[in-house]
Amino acid sequence: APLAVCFGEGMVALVAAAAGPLEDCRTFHRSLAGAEWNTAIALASAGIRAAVISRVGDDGFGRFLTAELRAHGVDDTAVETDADAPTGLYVKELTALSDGTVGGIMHYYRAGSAAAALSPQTLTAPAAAALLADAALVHTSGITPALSPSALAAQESLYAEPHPDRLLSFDVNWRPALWRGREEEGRRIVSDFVRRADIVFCTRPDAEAVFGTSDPRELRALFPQPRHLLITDARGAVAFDGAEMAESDAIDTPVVETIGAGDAFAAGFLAGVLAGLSLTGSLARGHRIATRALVSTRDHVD
Ligand code: KDG
Repeated sequence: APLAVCFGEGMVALVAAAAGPLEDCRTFHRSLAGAEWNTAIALASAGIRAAVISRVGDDGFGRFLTAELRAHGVDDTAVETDADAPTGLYVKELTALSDGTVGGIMHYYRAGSAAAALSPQTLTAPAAAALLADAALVHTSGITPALSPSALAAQESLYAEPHPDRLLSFDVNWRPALWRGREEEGRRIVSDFVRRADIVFCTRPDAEAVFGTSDPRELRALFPQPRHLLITDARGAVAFDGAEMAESDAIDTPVVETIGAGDAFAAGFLAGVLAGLSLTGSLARGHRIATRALVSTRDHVD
């Protein structure tokens, strides 16, 4: 079976149990977060052999995260433990919106985290090197290059040499909070990864923010390089395989939790590509796995 390797930071999310300012919130639900880790778990749930290359702290949150990987059948042998730096964390504050729905505000506690010290050495360590040698696909995102210069260097090294039998997948995942004060540099770095990847995922809002357009044909013209280019939103996806274009609607479903739905969509699509499915077949797989994430309470059950 083909192996998919996901590279990026895993975090613990503490999600407020009720809407209101953080200073009034007493109860939080703990869950696993981190786009690439979500994708790894969803890949495994789609029947793909999946592994994560990353770093966590020598702390309870780090042990929780690696145990979650193993519980979902994801290889954690290349998740290093840092004796000095903590596991990345984020807190999600909930706000009651005027239309009756609930919005979320993310607060990162990840500067100086164990994963901020990801570096080219992380990838040449024996466990990581063994996984990469075996990988049919490496999945990355626009989050990791924002973490630190060494994390950027690590991701660059994954894209540096040609690997004819290893697909590179890149999810734009634009995080302005991580690029604050250096947005232009961030846009340039993210665009460089888009040009070099084989498969690219981008949400419409991210496409507007980074490339100035969310029109699929304009994006294809801007980025003719990646074989597969996918532009997504909550309603569905537009996907290119070369010049072939397909559109598909998300599956209408009652939503429990939207975090991680995009990561799961990517996993389903990638599983389809690895299985040799057609463009529309891979899209259908993406929507099916995303739907599972939308209705799942996995993240909120201890
Ligand atoms: O895609 C979901 C991610 O946004 C979430 O898990 C947190 O990885 C995360 C990030 O850096 O924003």
